[in-house]
Amino acid sequence: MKLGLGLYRHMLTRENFQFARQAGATHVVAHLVDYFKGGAPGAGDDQPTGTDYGWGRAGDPDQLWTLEELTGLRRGVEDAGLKLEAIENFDPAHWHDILLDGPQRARHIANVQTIIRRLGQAGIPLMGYNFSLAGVAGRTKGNYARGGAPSVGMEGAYDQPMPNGMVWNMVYDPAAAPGHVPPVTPAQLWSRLERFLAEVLPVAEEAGVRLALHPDDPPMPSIRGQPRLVYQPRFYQQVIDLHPSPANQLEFCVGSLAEMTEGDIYEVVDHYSRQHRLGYVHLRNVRGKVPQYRETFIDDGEVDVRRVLGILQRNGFTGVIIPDHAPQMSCAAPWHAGMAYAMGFLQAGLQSLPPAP
Ligand SMILES: [Mn+2]
Repeated sequence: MKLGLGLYRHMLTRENFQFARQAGATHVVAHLVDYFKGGAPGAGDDQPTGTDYGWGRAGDPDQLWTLEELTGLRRGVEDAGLKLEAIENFDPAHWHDILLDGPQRARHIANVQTIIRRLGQAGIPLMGYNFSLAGVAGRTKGNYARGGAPSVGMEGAYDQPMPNGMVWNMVYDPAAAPGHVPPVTPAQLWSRLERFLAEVLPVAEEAGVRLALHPDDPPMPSIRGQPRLVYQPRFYQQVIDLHPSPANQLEFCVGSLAEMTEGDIYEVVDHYSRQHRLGYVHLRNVRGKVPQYRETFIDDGEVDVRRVLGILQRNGFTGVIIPDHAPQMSCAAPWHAGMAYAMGFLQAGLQSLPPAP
Protein backbone atom coordinates (compact mmCIF):
# COMPACT_ATOMS: atom_id res chain seq x y z
CA MET A 1 0.00 0.00 0.00
CA LYS A 2 1.10 3.52 -0.75
CA LEU A 3 0.47 6.77 1.05
CA GLY A 4 -0.85 9.74 -0.89
CA LEU A 5 -2.14 13.23 -0.24
CA GLY A 6 -5.16 14.87 -1.85
CA LEU A 7 -4.80 18.50 -2.90
CA TYR A 8 -7.51 20.93 -3.95
CA ARG A 9 -7.04 22.85 -7.18
CA HIS A 10 -5.71 26.05 -5.64
CA MET A 11 -3.22 23.96 -3.65
CA LEU A 12 -1.54 22.30 -6.63
CA THR A 13 1.74 24.13 -6.06
CA ARG A 14 5.38 23.13 -5.84
CA GLU A 15 5.36 23.99 -2.15
CA ASN A 16 2.43 21.68 -1.43
CA PHE A 17 3.98 18.87 -3.48
CA GLN A 18 7.10 19.24 -1.32
CA PHE A 19 4.88 19.25 1.80
CA ALA A 20 3.28 15.99 0.62
CA ARG A 21 6.67 14.38 0.06
CA GLN A 22 7.92 15.62 3.44
CA ALA A 23 4.82 14.14 5.12
CA GLY A 24 5.68 10.72 3.71
CA ALA A 25 3.47 10.69 0.59
CA THR A 26 4.67 8.96 -2.53
CA HIS A 27 1.53 9.84 -4.50
CA VAL A 28 -0.81 12.78 -5.08
CA VAL A 29 -4.54 12.88 -5.83
CA ALA A 30 -5.43 16.17 -7.49
CA HIS A 31 -8.76 17.99 -7.60
CA LEU A 32 -9.13 20.07 -10.75
CA VAL A 33 -12.61 21.40 -10.01
CA ASP A 34 -12.37 24.71 -8.16
CA TYR A 35 -14.86 24.25 -5.32
CA PHE A 36 -13.95 27.61 -3.84
CA LYS A 37 -14.85 29.91 -6.76
CA GLY A 38 -17.61 32.36 -5.85
CA GLY A 39 -18.60 30.30 -2.82
CA ALA A 40 -18.72 31.04 0.88
CA PRO A 41 -15.70 33.18 1.87
CA GLY A 42 -13.19 32.43 4.59
CA ALA A 43 -12.88 28.71 4.04
CA GLY A 44 -9.10 28.83 3.56
CA ASP A 45 -7.81 25.43 2.53
CA ASP A 46 -10.44 23.51 4.51
CA GLN A 47 -12.93 21.29 2.71
CA PRO A 48 -15.91 23.34 1.52
CA THR A 49 -19.39 23.00 3.03
CA GLY A 50 -21.11 25.86 1.21
CA THR A 51 -24.59 27.34 1.53
CA ASP A 52 -28.04 26.59 0.07
CA TYR A 53 -26.42 27.74 -3.19
CA GLY A 54 -23.70 25.16 -2.87
CA TRP A 55 -19.97 25.57 -2.91
CA GLY A 56 -19.92 28.10 -5.70
CA ARG A 57 -19.73 28.36 -9.46
CA ALA A 58 -18.84 25.45 -11.72
CA GLY A 59 -16.12 25.88 -14.34
CA ASP A 60 -16.19 26.83 -18.02
CA PRO A 61 -18.49 24.50 -19.99
CA ASP A 62 -16.46 25.03 -23.16
CA GLN A 63 -13.04 24.47 -21.65
CA LEU A 64 -12.19 20.87 -20.84
CA TRP A 65 -8.94 20.11 -19.03
CA THR A 66 -6.31 20.00 -21.76
CA LEU A 67 -3.67 17.35 -22.35
CA GLU A 68 -1.01 20.03 -21.76
CA GLU A 69 -2.56 20.96 -18.42
CA LEU A 70 -2.74 17.32 -17.30
CA THR A 71 0.78 16.51 -18.50
CA GLY A 72 2.14 19.67 -16.89
CA LEU A 73 0.50 18.73 -13.61
CA ARG A 74 1.95 15.21 -13.73
CA ARG A 75 5.42 16.60 -14.43
CA GLY A 76 5.13 19.10 -11.57
CA VAL A 77 4.18 16.31 -9.20
CA GLU A 78 7.02 14.12 -10.48
CA ASP A 79 9.55 16.95 -10.11
CA ALA A 80 8.82 16.82 -6.37
CA GLY A 81 9.56 13.08 -6.28
CA LEU A 82 5.90 11.97 -6.31
CA LYS A 83 3.50 10.24 -8.67
CA LEU A 84 0.12 11.58 -9.79
CA GLU A 85 -2.26 8.74 -9.00
CA ALA A 86 -5.69 10.23 -9.71
CA ILE A 87 -7.80 13.19 -10.63
CA GLU A 88 -10.73 13.47 -8.25
CA ASN A 89 -14.14 14.65 -9.51
CA PHE A 90 -15.54 15.89 -12.80
CA ASP A 91 -16.59 19.52 -13.12
CA PRO A 92 -20.40 19.90 -13.12
CA ALA A 93 -19.94 22.29 -16.06
CA HIS A 94 -18.65 19.36 -18.13
CA TRP A 95 -21.13 16.64 -17.20
CA HIS A 96 -24.25 18.08 -15.51
CA ASP A 97 -26.63 16.68 -18.10
CA ILE A 98 -25.33 13.15 -17.52
CA LEU A 99 -26.41 13.48 -13.89
CA LEU A 100 -29.64 15.30 -14.79
CA ASP A 101 -30.38 13.38 -18.02
CA GLY A 102 -30.69 16.76 -19.70
CA PRO A 103 -30.64 17.93 -23.33
CA GLN A 104 -26.83 18.18 -23.50
CA ARG A 105 -26.29 14.61 -22.32
CA ALA A 106 -24.66 13.36 -25.54
CA ARG A 107 -22.22 16.27 -25.56
CA HIS A 108 -21.40 15.65 -21.91
CA ILE A 109 -20.73 11.96 -22.50
CA ALA A 110 -18.33 13.03 -25.25
CA ASN A 111 -16.73 15.47 -22.76
CA VAL A 112 -16.14 12.72 -20.23
CA GLN A 113 -14.78 10.37 -22.88
CA THR A 114 -12.37 13.09 -24.02
CA ILE A 115 -11.23 13.81 -20.47
CA ILE A 116 -10.58 10.11 -19.84
CA ARG A 117 -8.61 9.72 -23.06
CA ARG A 118 -6.51 12.73 -22.07
CA LEU A 119 -5.85 11.25 -18.61
CA GLY A 120 -4.61 8.11 -20.34
CA GLN A 121 -2.38 10.10 -22.68
CA ALA A 122 -1.03 12.08 -19.72
CA GLY A 123 -0.23 8.87 -17.79
CA ILE A 124 -2.76 9.38 -14.98
CA PRO A 125 -4.22 5.97 -14.06
CA LEU A 126 -7.38 6.84 -12.10
CA MET A 127 -10.38 9.15 -12.27
CA GLY A 128 -12.40 9.50 -9.07
CA TYR A 129 -16.02 10.58 -9.42
CA ASN A 130 -19.19 11.02 -7.41
CA PHE A 131 -22.43 10.24 -9.25
CA SER A 132 -24.78 12.40 -7.23
CA LEU A 133 -27.42 15.06 -7.88
CA ALA A 134 -27.14 16.99 -4.63
CA GLY A 135 -23.43 16.23 -4.18
CA VAL A 136 -21.66 16.79 -0.90
CA ALA A 137 -24.37 19.01 0.62
CA GLY A 138 -26.04 19.27 4.00
CA ARG A 139 -22.97 19.12 6.19
CA THR A 140 -22.17 21.60 8.93
CA LYS A 141 -18.92 22.94 10.38
CA GLY A 142 -18.18 23.30 14.05
CA ASN A 143 -15.54 22.86 16.73
CA TYR A 144 -16.43 19.19 16.69
CA ALA A 145 -13.06 17.48 17.01
CA ARG A 146 -10.73 16.97 19.98
CA GLY A 147 -9.57 20.17 21.65
CA GLY A 148 -12.25 22.15 19.82
CA ALA A 149 -10.66 21.62 16.42
CA PRO A 150 -12.87 22.82 13.54
CA SER A 151 -14.30 19.86 11.69
CA VAL A 152 -17.27 18.84 9.56
CA GLY A 153 -20.37 16.86 10.46
CA MET A 154 -24.08 16.60 10.07
CA GLU A 155 -26.77 17.79 12.47
CA GLY A 156 -29.92 16.50 10.80
CA ALA A 157 -31.46 15.80 7.41
CA TYR A 158 -31.18 18.40 4.66
CA ASP A 159 -33.92 18.43 2.07
CA GLN A 160 -34.10 22.04 0.85
CA PRO A 161 -35.07 21.68 -2.80
CA MET A 162 -32.28 22.23 -5.30
CA PRO A 163 -32.60 25.40 -7.42
CA ASN A 164 -32.57 25.09 -11.20
CA GLY A 165 -29.10 25.58 -12.66
CA MET A 166 -27.49 23.68 -9.83
CA VAL A 167 -26.21 20.12 -9.53
CA TRP A 168 -23.56 18.35 -7.47
CA ASN A 169 -23.63 21.27 -5.04
CA MET A 170 -22.39 23.77 -7.62
CA VAL A 171 -24.10 26.32 -9.86
CA TYR A 172 -23.55 25.60 -13.56
CA ASP A 173 -26.18 28.04 -14.88
CA PRO A 174 -26.64 31.21 -12.82
CA ALA A 175 -29.26 32.43 -15.36
CA ALA A 176 -31.49 29.37 -15.00
CA ALA A 177 -35.26 29.95 -14.75
CA PRO A 178 -36.61 30.23 -11.21
CA GLY A 179 -37.83 27.02 -9.67
CA HIS A 180 -36.43 23.74 -8.50
CA VAL A 181 -35.01 20.59 -10.01
CA PRO A 182 -37.87 18.05 -9.91
CA PRO A 183 -37.11 15.00 -7.78
CA VAL A 184 -36.26 11.76 -9.59
CA THR A 185 -36.72 8.18 -8.41
CA PRO A 186 -33.85 5.97 -7.22
CA ALA A 187 -34.51 3.71 -10.25
CA GLN A 188 -34.07 6.66 -12.63
CA LEU A 189 -30.78 7.62 -10.98
CA TRP A 190 -29.45 4.03 -11.08
CA SER A 191 -30.36 3.85 -14.76
CA ARG A 192 -28.42 7.08 -15.40
CA LEU A 193 -25.35 5.56 -13.74
CA GLU A 194 -25.75 2.34 -15.72
CA ARG A 195 -25.94 4.20 -19.04
CA PHE A 196 -22.97 6.35 -18.06
CA LEU A 197 -20.84 3.30 -17.24
CA ALA A 198 -21.85 1.53 -20.45
CA GLU A 199 -20.76 4.50 -22.56
CA VAL A 200 -17.64 5.49 -20.66
CA LEU A 201 -16.02 2.28 -19.36
CA PRO A 202 -15.03 0.93 -22.80
CA VAL A 203 -13.23 4.22 -23.46
CA ALA A 204 -11.57 4.05 -20.03
CA GLU A 205 -10.34 0.50 -20.68
CA GLU A 206 -8.91 1.55 -24.02
CA ALA A 207 -7.22 4.56 -22.42
CA GLY A 208 -5.76 2.53 -19.55
CA VAL A 209 -7.70 4.58 -17.00
CA ARG A 210 -9.87 3.25 -14.18
CA LEU A 211 -12.99 5.02 -12.93
CA ALA A 212 -13.47 5.03 -9.16
CA LEU A 213 -16.85 5.88 -7.63
CA HIS A 214 -17.04 7.67 -4.29
CA PRO A 215 -19.99 6.66 -2.09
CA ASP A 216 -22.49 9.36 -1.14
CA ASP A 217 -21.16 11.93 1.31
CA PRO A 218 -23.11 12.39 3.50
CA PRO A 219 -24.67 8.94 3.05
CA MET A 220 -28.33 9.85 3.44
CA PRO A 221 -31.06 8.16 1.37
CA SER A 222 -31.95 11.63 0.12
CA ILE A 223 -30.40 15.07 0.18
CA ARG A 224 -32.21 18.14 -1.16
CA GLY A 225 -35.19 15.89 -1.90
CA GLN A 226 -33.13 13.88 -4.43
CA PRO A 227 -32.28 10.19 -4.06
CA ARG A 228 -28.74 8.94 -3.58
CA LEU A 229 -27.10 5.76 -4.84
CA VAL A 230 -24.49 4.46 -2.39
CA TYR A 231 -25.88 5.44 1.03
CA GLN A 232 -25.50 1.94 2.52
CA PRO A 233 -22.45 -0.30 2.07
CA ARG A 234 -24.44 -2.95 0.16
CA PHE A 235 -25.15 -0.52 -2.70
CA TYR A 236 -21.47 -0.53 -3.64
CA GLN A 237 -22.00 -4.15 -4.73
CA GLN A 238 -24.78 -2.98 -7.01
CA VAL A 239 -22.30 -0.58 -8.67
CA ILE A 240 -19.76 -3.37 -9.21
CA ASP A 241 -22.46 -5.65 -10.57
CA LEU A 242 -23.70 -3.01 -13.04
CA HIS A 243 -20.68 -3.51 -15.28
CA PRO A 244 -18.01 -6.23 -15.31
CA SER A 245 -15.25 -4.00 -16.68
CA PRO A 246 -12.04 -4.05 -14.62
CA ALA A 247 -12.09 -0.25 -15.04
CA ASN A 248 -15.30 -0.11 -12.95
CA GLN A 249 -13.78 0.61 -9.55
CA LEU A 250 -14.43 2.26 -6.22
CA GLU A 251 -13.07 5.41 -4.61
CA PHE A 252 -13.38 3.64 -1.29
CA CYS A 253 -14.20 6.24 1.37
CA VAL A 254 -13.95 4.51 4.75
CA GLY A 255 -15.25 7.61 6.55
CA SER A 256 -18.42 7.82 4.46
CA LEU A 257 -18.95 4.04 4.78
CA ALA A 258 -18.58 4.30 8.57
CA GLU A 259 -21.21 7.07 8.64
CA MET A 260 -23.77 4.69 7.10
CA THR A 261 -26.46 3.22 9.35
CA GLU A 262 -25.99 -0.39 8.17
CA GLY A 263 -23.00 -2.69 8.15
CA ASP A 264 -19.90 -3.39 10.19
CA ILE A 265 -17.07 -1.29 8.79
CA TYR A 266 -14.46 -4.09 9.06
CA GLU A 267 -16.72 -6.55 7.23
CA VAL A 268 -17.39 -3.89 4.61
CA VAL A 269 -13.68 -3.26 4.07
CA ASP A 270 -13.07 -7.00 3.87
CA HIS A 271 -15.98 -7.63 1.47
CA TYR A 272 -14.91 -4.99 -1.08
CA SER A 273 -11.14 -5.23 -0.80
CA ARG A 274 -11.20 -8.97 -1.52
CA GLN A 275 -12.92 -8.25 -4.84
CA HIS A 276 -9.93 -6.15 -5.95
CA ARG A 277 -12.10 -3.28 -7.12
CA LEU A 278 -10.67 -0.54 -4.93
CA GLY A 279 -9.19 2.19 -7.12
CA TYR A 280 -7.91 4.19 -4.18
CA VAL A 281 -8.89 4.68 -0.57
CA HIS A 282 -10.04 7.68 1.48
CA LEU A 283 -9.16 6.91 5.07
CA ARG A 284 -10.47 9.18 7.82
CA ASN A 285 -12.30 8.74 11.10
CA VAL A 286 -15.72 9.67 12.40
CA ARG A 287 -18.09 9.49 15.38
CA GLY A 288 -21.78 8.79 14.89
CA LYS A 289 -23.93 7.88 11.90
CA VAL A 290 -26.06 9.96 9.56
CA PRO A 291 -27.89 12.20 10.15
CA GLN A 292 -25.78 12.93 13.27
CA TYR A 293 -22.06 12.42 12.89
CA ARG A 294 -18.79 14.28 13.23
CA GLU A 295 -15.46 13.91 11.48
CA THR A 296 -12.67 13.36 14.04
CA PHE A 297 -8.91 13.17 14.21
CA ILE A 298 -7.77 9.91 12.65
CA ASP A 299 -6.95 8.30 16.02
CA ASP A 300 -10.03 9.62 17.83
CA GLY A 301 -13.10 8.20 16.08
CA GLU A 302 -15.09 4.98 16.18
CA VAL A 303 -13.08 3.33 13.40
CA ASP A 304 -9.94 1.40 14.32
CA VAL A 305 -7.93 2.71 11.38
CA ARG A 306 -5.02 0.33 12.03
CA ARG A 307 -7.43 -2.60 11.84
CA VAL A 308 -8.70 -1.27 8.48
CA LEU A 309 -5.11 -1.07 7.21
CA GLY A 310 -4.56 -4.67 8.31
CA ILE A 311 -7.60 -5.90 6.39
CA LEU A 312 -6.57 -4.01 3.25
CA GLN A 313 -3.08 -5.49 3.51
CA ARG A 314 -4.35 -9.03 4.08
CA ASN A 315 -6.61 -8.79 1.03
CA GLY A 316 -3.79 -7.63 -1.20
CA PHE A 317 -4.69 -3.98 -1.73
CA THR A 318 -1.60 -2.33 -3.19
CA GLY A 319 -3.05 1.05 -4.19
CA VAL A 320 -2.97 4.50 -2.68
CA ILE A 321 -4.50 5.66 0.60
CA ILE A 322 -5.12 9.35 1.25
CA PRO A 323 -6.38 10.96 4.48
CA ASP A 324 -9.38 12.51 2.67
CA HIS A 325 -10.29 15.13 5.34
CA ALA A 326 -8.78 16.14 8.67
CA PRO A 327 -9.82 18.52 11.45
CA GLN A 328 -8.12 21.92 11.26
CA MET A 329 -5.45 22.50 13.91
CA SER A 330 -4.90 25.76 15.80
CA CYS A 331 -1.81 27.31 14.23
CA ALA A 332 -0.74 29.39 11.26
CA ALA A 333 -1.36 26.49 8.83
CA PRO A 334 -4.50 24.67 10.10
CA TRP A 335 -5.02 22.45 7.05
CA HIS A 336 -1.38 21.45 6.75
CA ALA A 337 -1.03 20.67 10.45
CA GLY A 338 -4.20 18.54 10.37
CA MET A 339 -3.00 16.64 7.34
CA ALA A 340 0.54 16.19 8.65
CA TYR A 341 -0.95 14.66 11.81
CA ALA A 342 -3.09 12.23 9.78
CA MET A 343 -0.18 11.37 7.48
CA GLY A 344 2.09 10.58 10.41
CA PHE A 345 -0.54 8.31 11.93
CA LEU A 346 -1.11 6.49 8.64
CA GLN A 347 2.62 6.16 8.02
CA ALA A 348 3.09 4.55 11.43
CA GLY A 349 0.12 2.28 10.78
CA LEU A 350 1.56 1.15 7.45
CA GLN A 351 5.00 0.57 8.95
CA SER A 352 3.58 -1.58 11.73
CA LEU A 353 1.81 -3.99 9.33
CA PRO A 354 3.14 -7.48 8.71
CA PRO A 355 4.76 -7.96 5.29
CA ALA A 356 2.31 -8.04 2.38
CA PRO A 357 1.16 -11.60 1.49
MN1 LIG B 1 -14.21 10.66 0.89
